[in-house]
Amino acid sequence: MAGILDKFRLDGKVAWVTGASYGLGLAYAKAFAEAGAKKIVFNDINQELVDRGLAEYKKAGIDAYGAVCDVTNEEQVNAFVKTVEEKFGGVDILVNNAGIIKRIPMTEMTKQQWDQVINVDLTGPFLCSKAVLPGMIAKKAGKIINACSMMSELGRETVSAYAAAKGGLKMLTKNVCSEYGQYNIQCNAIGPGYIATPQTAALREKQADGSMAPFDRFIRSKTPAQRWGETEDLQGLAVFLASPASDFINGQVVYIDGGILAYIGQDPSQLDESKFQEVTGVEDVNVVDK
Ligand code: NAP
Ligand code: GCO
Repeated sequence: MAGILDKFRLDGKVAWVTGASYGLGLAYAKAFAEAGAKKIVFNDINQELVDRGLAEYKKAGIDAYGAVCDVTNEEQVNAFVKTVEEKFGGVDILVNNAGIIKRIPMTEMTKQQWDQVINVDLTGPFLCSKAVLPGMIAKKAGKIINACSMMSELGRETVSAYAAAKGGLKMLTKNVCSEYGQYNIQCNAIGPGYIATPQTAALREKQADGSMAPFDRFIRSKTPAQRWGETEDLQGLAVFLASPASDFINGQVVYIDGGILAYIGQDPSQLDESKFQEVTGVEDVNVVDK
């Protein structure tokens, strides 16, 4: 007799996490493997990162498949999916995780910079989802999980392209749900708060005098738990949305933000640093505002 925890298992499933050489993507993929996924497949933007990811998965005892694939390149995306279909029987779970951010005042942002962010963060998920949907329709089953953000709901200075992309990704999530839910395909999104990864390392860099970065203090004042999230905090939600336990959830963005969206925040100057739960350092690989 299967128990309730069996509903959270991914046995027999092939999971594709885009941009999963490190950061949140790597954390999601490791959790999927622990939950029983038959195969972890991932892509990244260059061979060096793919090799780095393969080494990480091997260290974790995971026999992953990785290849270079730029999610903005439809030909590369379709070739990647074709290879996964031929080698492993197709994609059962897709996490559109790959993403970039450019922190530039909108009036100073070039069209090329805007296009780059929109292409990776919104067009990429469109292309990858479009590539895997036919196989999911044929199987009458599939899970697509998009990487939304606080910026799917809120704006802030310097992240206009990123917020526009993540807002659009929220609506793409709802549209895939609407158009393909009839085939037992669920498309939901994870909406992380501020998580300690290379993408946000620049926001936590200590000041010259060794004091806390103003943005670090700001985010802690906006978060009831007064800490940054860590990649491990998001693994349970990722497994849940990838598993049969969420088969009747569709078109939702599940925010996992430590309470930021529920809380007006407190005066950053009043924060008692002695109470902070330290966030583990993040290896600043590729810490570049892309
Ligand atoms: P990250 O550390 O910057 O990792 C992103 C990954 O995507 C990197 O491996 C990156 O490779 C890859 N990538 C970038 N462009 C790509 C492309 N065109 N094709 C294939 N791969 C590409 O980001 P993260 O913090 O783990 O975040 C992962 C996702 O969650 C992103 O979509 C991000 O927007 C979202 N998110 C993050 C946070 C947070 O606080 N960290 C919060 C909310 C949402 P490169 O190193 O070459 O760029
Ligand atoms: C920023 C951060 C955020 C986080 C995340 C919040 O510059 O404000 O990079 O965008 O990455 O998206 O949910």
